[in-house]
Amino acid sequence: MGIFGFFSKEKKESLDQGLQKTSESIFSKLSKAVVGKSQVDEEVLDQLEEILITSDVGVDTTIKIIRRIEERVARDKYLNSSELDVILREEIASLLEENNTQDLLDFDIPSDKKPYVIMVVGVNGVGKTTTIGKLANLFKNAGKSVVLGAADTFRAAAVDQLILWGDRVGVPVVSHGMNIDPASVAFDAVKQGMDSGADIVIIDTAGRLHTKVNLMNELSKIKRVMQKFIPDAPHEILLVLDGSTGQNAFIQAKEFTKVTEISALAITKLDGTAKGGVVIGISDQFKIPVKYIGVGEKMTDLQLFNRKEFVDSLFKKK
Ligand SMILES: Nc1nc2c(ncn2[C@@H]2O[C@H](COP(=O)(O)OP(=O)(O)OP(=O)(O)O)[C@@H](O)[C@H]2O)c(=O)[nH]1
Ligand SMILES: [Mg+2]
Repeated sequence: MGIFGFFSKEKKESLDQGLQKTSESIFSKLSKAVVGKSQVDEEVLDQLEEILITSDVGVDTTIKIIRRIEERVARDKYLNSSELDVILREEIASLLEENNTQDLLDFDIPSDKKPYVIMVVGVNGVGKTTTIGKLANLFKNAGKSVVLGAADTFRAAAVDQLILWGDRVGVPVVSHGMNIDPASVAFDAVKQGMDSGADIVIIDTAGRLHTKVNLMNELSKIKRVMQKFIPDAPHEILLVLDGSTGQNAFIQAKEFTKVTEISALAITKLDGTAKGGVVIGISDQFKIPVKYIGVGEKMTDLQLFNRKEFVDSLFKKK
């Protein structure tokens, strides 16, 4: 068994709870769509398309899903509309399974990468610092030693927030306060990680750089200084997206992939939205794996993303 363990009952409950708003919204819309209908016809499919779009699945992925269901209607001739939720679940699950990114059943950190350096990026307020705190907790519980680097030096509160998470989780935080060159903080955090024999170093970065060029320069500089110690660092660039912002999350994913090599995605705040369909769209549209999902504000509310569990939970009848 790997470091995050199996999909426990608690995790499942927290996922069910986190997706409740989206799930309820989809079910209530689905049941309205089939009122007075005994079979899945054009009209039901039109409504279904609208349901998916309004759940922020995104146009391209919605079209793919509708096509699949149309093919099924053509094949089976008669599809009972009361089964629409089951059909939808099956088609979404198989669509996501066709994507070439693999689910992580576990987060096995390569033993030859020590410390394993994760740089966390994303725009203002998406949940970077919170996700770092939750990640540190996951790793620590799995017996890994973690160092955090407070390289979001634009405001004092950002540094304090990371220090607070460090205290709560019980992991060291390297910080030099605000208005310090972020790259120098990242450098020191990686150095401390190396000196102390830590397994993982996680670097927080600022999301409020005004232009793409600034952002690109800033991130390149942070990478460059880390590479003085560890030539292949950062081993992971994790882009955090706020799931409740729907289409904006898609746009941010597109923008960030243009300026830096994003290797993993985390989608947060799914508990606060009825538009959790965004995870399906992003997972389908980007070649980068969705690795984590945030389903609440608590330290334990971060999960490894698993497509099957996600779809099962979304379509679970309450
Ligand atoms: N409900 C819920 N809230 C979340 C989740 N993840 C983060 N938040 C909240 O989102 C808010 C912003 O989170 P931060 O971690 O400060 O975001 P950030 O990206 O570091 O923001 P900046 O440092 O300002 O760029 C906080 O109030 C968090 O508690 C989540 O999965 N669910
Ligand atoms: Mg922050």
